Amino acid sequence: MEALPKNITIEAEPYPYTFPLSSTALLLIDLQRDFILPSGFGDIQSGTNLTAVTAVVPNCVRILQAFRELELPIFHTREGHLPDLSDCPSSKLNRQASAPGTTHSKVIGDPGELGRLLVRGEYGHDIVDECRPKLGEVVVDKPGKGAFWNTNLLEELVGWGITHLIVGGVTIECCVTTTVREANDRGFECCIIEECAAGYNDDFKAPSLNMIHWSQGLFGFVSSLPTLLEALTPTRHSSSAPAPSLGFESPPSTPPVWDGRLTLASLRKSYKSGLSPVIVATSLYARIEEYSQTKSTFIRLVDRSALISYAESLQKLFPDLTNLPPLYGVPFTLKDSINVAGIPTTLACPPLTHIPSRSSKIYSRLISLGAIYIGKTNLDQFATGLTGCRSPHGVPASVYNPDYISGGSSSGSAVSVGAELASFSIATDTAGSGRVPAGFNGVVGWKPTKGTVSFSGVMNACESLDCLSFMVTSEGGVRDVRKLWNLVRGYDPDDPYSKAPRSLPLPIVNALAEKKWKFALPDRKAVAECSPQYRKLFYQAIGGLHEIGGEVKEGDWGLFEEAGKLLYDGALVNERLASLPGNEWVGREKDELHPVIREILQNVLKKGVSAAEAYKDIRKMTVLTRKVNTTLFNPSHPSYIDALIVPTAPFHPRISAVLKDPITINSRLGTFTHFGNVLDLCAIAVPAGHYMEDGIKMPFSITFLGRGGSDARVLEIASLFEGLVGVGARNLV
Ligand code: TIU
Repeated sequence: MEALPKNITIEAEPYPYTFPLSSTALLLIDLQRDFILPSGFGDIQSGTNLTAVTAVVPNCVRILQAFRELELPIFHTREGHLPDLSDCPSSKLNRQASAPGTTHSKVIGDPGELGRLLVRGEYGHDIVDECRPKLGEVVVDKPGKGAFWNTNLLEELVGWGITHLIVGGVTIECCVTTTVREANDRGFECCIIEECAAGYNDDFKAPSLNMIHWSQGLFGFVSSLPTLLEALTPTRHSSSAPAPSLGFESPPSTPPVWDGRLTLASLRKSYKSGLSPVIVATSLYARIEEYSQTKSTFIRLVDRSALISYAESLQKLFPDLTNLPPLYGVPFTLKDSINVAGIPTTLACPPLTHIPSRSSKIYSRLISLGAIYIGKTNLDQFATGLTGCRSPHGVPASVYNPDYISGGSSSGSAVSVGAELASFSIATDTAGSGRVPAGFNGVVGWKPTKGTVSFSGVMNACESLDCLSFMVTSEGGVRDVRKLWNLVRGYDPDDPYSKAPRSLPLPIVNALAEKKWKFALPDRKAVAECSPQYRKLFYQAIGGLHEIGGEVKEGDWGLFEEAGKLLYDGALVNERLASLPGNEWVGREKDELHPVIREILQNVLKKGVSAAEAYKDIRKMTVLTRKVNTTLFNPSHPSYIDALIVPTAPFHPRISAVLKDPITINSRLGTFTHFGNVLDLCAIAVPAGHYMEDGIKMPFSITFLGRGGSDARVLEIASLFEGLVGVGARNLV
């Protein structure tokens, strides 16, 4: 298929509308049975003028098909209320029905032929069959006419990196235009497709659309369906003439190809052209069996025959290549602190090993999206450590050089991705466990804001500071990270630290092509802690940031340093004990513990921190978090920054050095990561160059950190950096 240009321009009112393919979504409003079918809410309200709303359905199907074929994000909304109507104000429930001589014979919640009118879960509330959302498309339930009021639509759009919206749906006089006005206020560039939007009063259509584009674009743009569909047809943009038609359907002659790459895009393209997941599973297993570090990377691997029969069953389950779930056939590994029902979770600690009866929510979600589970990866015991040298299952080494540490605690996760044995790994990151090993293995490590992805069914290390992390191949990069995170994130009432929808700061949407952003660095003294190669590469990476809109600002490194110290030097480390079966347990099982972990736990117990000291440290943590959020990460403060940029780790030690000095080196490795969860930040570690050590190429990584809730912004900046240095820092050899 010919590629489409990055930016597409279509004829529109009041002037041509340009949208970047990478940040444009389709937004379909309220294509619900209640608004379209006879006897639905709309039918009752409108006095049976359903002609126009019925006619938009096939048009919306065409636009859906075009977006699905191009794999562009799709958002659907549904208007409706809780069964007890507690979220339905009188302005919706009573006003029209109370009018003298009202025609509103029924109101929201009344029984109708399609179920209770506009009530969630009822037949009439759902979207018409023709436009039914597919797995991976976002469905937003809204209580109001506008789709932004009291919904997570803004968070969802921003999370996916959307700045431009192509809009259709019903009704034009009500929910479509209200939503476009709301979207406009939030910074989105919207274009309504006129054949895809309709209402109950034919006279309203033209004025509704005119008001949108009046005064040179008061709220947005209006264009037509043929114009949009033509612009989304790749051959239109091809310089060569289309292939001549043979006059008959030729059978597919080329076998589906897979180049062996594990990026989400590469696998998807191959699967859509008919590649069997059995082929991927078979060749992946051969890779895993051949890999020199397989034993120390995996604590448990799925059997070869089980993996292949799983791939076969997946293929049978999804025979339609045009309708594959978003992570169909994508192989992944899990850190062995994440539960899979029926399979032991070990935490790299024999006395804590147990067989869970229920899977973690993250595992279940990934499986439902079509991903293929490969196995459980090695970790530093209890996910405590940054070295990868604290496991009874062996010491995984960096995929670059067997003498150097893999980093931890998510050691096996980083190695499994760095060695290209999986497309991604789900790990955890409390003190830097998702970032440091990513850096030491040349992969991307993403630690979103705590509480944005469910931790249910994951064993805790330090509960209030634990966070899931994502590792993806350097080639998959920020694109794969963003896709994975968006597909799995969301509020989970079963996770006590899950962040409720709309509890995070309001994001800013910037649809400008030229991005401007501000960053701060650690002070020179902190960077001086780095090895000479790391120092040099760090300043080299920073040196080019002005080319991608970055402006350096004075930061207050002291705040981050102080927060980092709270993690292990103060009382917070005691929370790790709270995740274990009890203080006596440590004494009882001491011979079964890894010697370094035993020493750490015994030191914590010996120190005997009082409850008062713990509360003081919790207070310090709260105050410091407040301080960074009201100064550095506050857009209206003069010292505002979008991101703090640090080397992911200060140096890359040899395994032999860590074995000799396991605790001090470990703590120094966290110089640039420890404060991340203490201050409730989000962070992404990305490859940022290479250097030679002992004649062998070694990876260097930098981390972008942002305020809790600014995940999309931090991903956007990291993606600009990737654009500058090439994915995997290919251009920085
Ligand atoms: N009442 C009416 O015309 N419409 C709505 O209440 N919702 C939508 O427009 N979707």
